[in-house]
Amino acid sequence: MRAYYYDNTELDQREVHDSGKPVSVDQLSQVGVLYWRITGDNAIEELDKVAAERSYKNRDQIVVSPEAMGEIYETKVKSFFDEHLHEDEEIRYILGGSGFFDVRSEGDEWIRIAVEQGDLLVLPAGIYHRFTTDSKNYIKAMRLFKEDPVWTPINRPLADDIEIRREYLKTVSAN
Ligand code: KMT
Ligand code: NI
Repeated sequence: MRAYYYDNTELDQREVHDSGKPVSVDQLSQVGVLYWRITGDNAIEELDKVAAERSYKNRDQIVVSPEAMGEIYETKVKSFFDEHLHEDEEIRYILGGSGFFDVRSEGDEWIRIAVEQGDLLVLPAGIYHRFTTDSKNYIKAMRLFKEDPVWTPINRPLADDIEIRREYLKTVSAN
């Protein structure tokens, strides 16, 4: 995992977009984003432990690539990149490939989080974010859920007034 401020150029979303301003794991935690690196022979057991501690009861797997998705791939990649939030945490364990999660900073700038195999990332409920594959066009991820799998995106600005957004903003301003 490597995090940095997004450079806001008009290049394709799948380019690196590194502004040269790094963001630390500590800074990520200030906006409620949690990160673990889980690799090696016992990776899945360790993941199971974190999942049990945090009551992640369900999981599935997704492959985002032209091979796996066929002709809807480009449309999917565009829609993952629409700024949105969820009423639950977004929990992703990267099983292979790589990609970018962008999250909004406290000052409403984009922070880009480059993930690869072994990264476990938790985005808090209510944070505005988006996802894209990188120029390799392949990522395989496990999606974990506290309850039934739901990942309904609520786009900005529609989500500005919902309860979970207000609750989230309170947790950030308390830091
Ligand atoms: C999301 O929420 O945008 C996704 O699940 C994308 C695929 S997970 C790497
Ligand atoms: Ni999302």
